[in-house]
Amino acid sequence: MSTPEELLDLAVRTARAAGRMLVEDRPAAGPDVVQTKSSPTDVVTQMDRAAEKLIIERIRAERPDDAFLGEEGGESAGASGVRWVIDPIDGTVNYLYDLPDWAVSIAAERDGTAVAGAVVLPRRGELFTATLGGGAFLESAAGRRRLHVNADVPLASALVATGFGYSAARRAHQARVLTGVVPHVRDIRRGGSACNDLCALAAGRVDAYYERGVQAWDVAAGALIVTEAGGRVEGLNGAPTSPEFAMAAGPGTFEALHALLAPLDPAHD
Ligand code: LIP
Repeated sequence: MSTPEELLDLAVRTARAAGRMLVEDRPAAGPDVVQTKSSPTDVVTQMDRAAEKLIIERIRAERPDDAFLGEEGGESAGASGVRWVIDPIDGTVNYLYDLPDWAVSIAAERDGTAVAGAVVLPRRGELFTATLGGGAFLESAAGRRRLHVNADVPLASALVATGFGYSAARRAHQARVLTGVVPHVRDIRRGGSACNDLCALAAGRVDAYYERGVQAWDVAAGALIVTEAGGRVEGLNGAPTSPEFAMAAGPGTFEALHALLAPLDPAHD
């Protein structure tokens, strides 16, 4: 049976390889959109598909009995108890527009619990990692450092990251919720990559994050990185994170943001 550290090593090597491919092979004129999903702006590029294929092939070559859940359809069962949850490009719209905040996100779950997570931001030269019980870390040109969320930030001083879904009806309600949040916090950031938002929270670059509509592959690695950095990641009223709703923050800030958000009904369209 592999340790979380061994699973993390494979996640890191694979995410780095996919990140390199995504930078080197990105067509100069921009990647082709090959499909749209929930709305005309919810795009899949040829590079999302190529990266997911590379990731699954590489992991399967070393671990043929594992299960997979990938954003671009790569779902398969396994017999080992380990499942890989993969977002080949989180922040696809940033990648499409050549903005730097997109990431390759790979988490390894054992019996349904995330035990290792790697998030690579190739254009920023950053690697975020965590193992269950082993802490969260950022590696970059500046070195390697252990991550700690900001705790007990009063809402009025809190920088809050969020995101929007792709459907017009969902966005209209998300905008209403936002009008209930903005007057009470320092400011809002909409970076375009949920897993980067979570890594930014772990690194103390924002104080909180919330969003309706994120999927398991968007948050599996990032959520482990936040909890290992001392933060809370949950849905409303103690529910687990789900496509209904996800929020994350350090202790103290989490409770205050939850009290602000819950009456705004952020988990419905
Ligand atoms: C996207 C996110 C983004 C969020 C979108 C979407 P994709 O993931 O990370 O921040 O607001 O709803 O889920 O589609 O780029 O992998």
